[in-house]
Amino acid sequence: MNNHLSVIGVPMDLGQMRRGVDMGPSAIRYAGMIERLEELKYVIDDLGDIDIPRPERNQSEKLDNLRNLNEVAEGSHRLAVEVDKVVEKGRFPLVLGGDHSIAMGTLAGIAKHYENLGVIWYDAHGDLNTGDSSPSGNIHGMPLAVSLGIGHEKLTNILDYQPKIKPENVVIVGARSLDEGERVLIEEKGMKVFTMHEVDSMGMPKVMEETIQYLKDRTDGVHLSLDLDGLDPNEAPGVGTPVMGGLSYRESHLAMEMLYQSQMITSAEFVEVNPILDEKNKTASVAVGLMGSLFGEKLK
Ligand code: B3U
Ligand code: MN
Ligand code: MN
Repeated sequence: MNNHLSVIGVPMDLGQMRRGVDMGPSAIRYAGMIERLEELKYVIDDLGDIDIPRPERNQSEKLDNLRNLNEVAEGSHRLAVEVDKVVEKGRFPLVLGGDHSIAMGTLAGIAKHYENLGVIWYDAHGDLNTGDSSPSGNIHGMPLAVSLGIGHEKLTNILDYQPKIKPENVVIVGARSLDEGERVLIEEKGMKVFTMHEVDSMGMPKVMEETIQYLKDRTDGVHLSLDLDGLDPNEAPGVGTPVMGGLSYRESHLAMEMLYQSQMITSAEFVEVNPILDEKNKTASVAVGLMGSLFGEKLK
């Protein structure tokens, strides 16, 4: 694994309605992230936080059922520019959210450096909505679709190219709240999804074995996009849209350890940590613990 990490915080909360997720990067740093990874002998540049534009008008202003479209697009563009530089320098980008809309920017910065970038989308949701299919108008429910080139041009065309990724190079893990339009897209594109049903019936070891094998054969780099709401809300309560019946802390650690062992992860982001909704920074601590496992704690 690349032992030089560049950390970028993204205090974005405009992709959804609940305040506080913009403090996610601070909460994760406060939970001891840098020290934890330094302990594992990584060299870390903390590049600080991206400057996120504030909406000029009412927060709930919606264009084409896309809340805060211009600000989210601009924030993601700024992130994409920084992530691009990090990859250019040969470093591992580690991005801290912020709501999940930031993944559009992260992927825009990374994917131009790969022919076949793989993505593991660890999440209770599919994030495959568009302005047309979204029940909420919240852009944090759209970044995977956007990265596939589906959605509003202002979002799909960040850094002037699209699509960022191919549907056959994506694996979704932990899904248990998929909207109708998302199901149709998954079916249409033949995307690989391990819902909670598969996790329950196959067990996490098999799910991750298959994920790793599947991506190994077809990709030249793999991005992990980990939404903390993929975990069960009992273990990660500090998220804006909790869904019962999620992945456990232990399953998630095992998944991260298996990814470390695979040595296939080339970039990662941890999103949706909301310290206002959290219990004593528990969710940020879980995020840091998972990073520890992803980067080789106990196995190194
Ligand atoms: N699918 C719903 C809910 C949702 C998506 N992502 C999160 N929540 N975190 C939507 O609004 O698109
Ligand atoms: Mn998400
Ligand atoms: Mn989610």
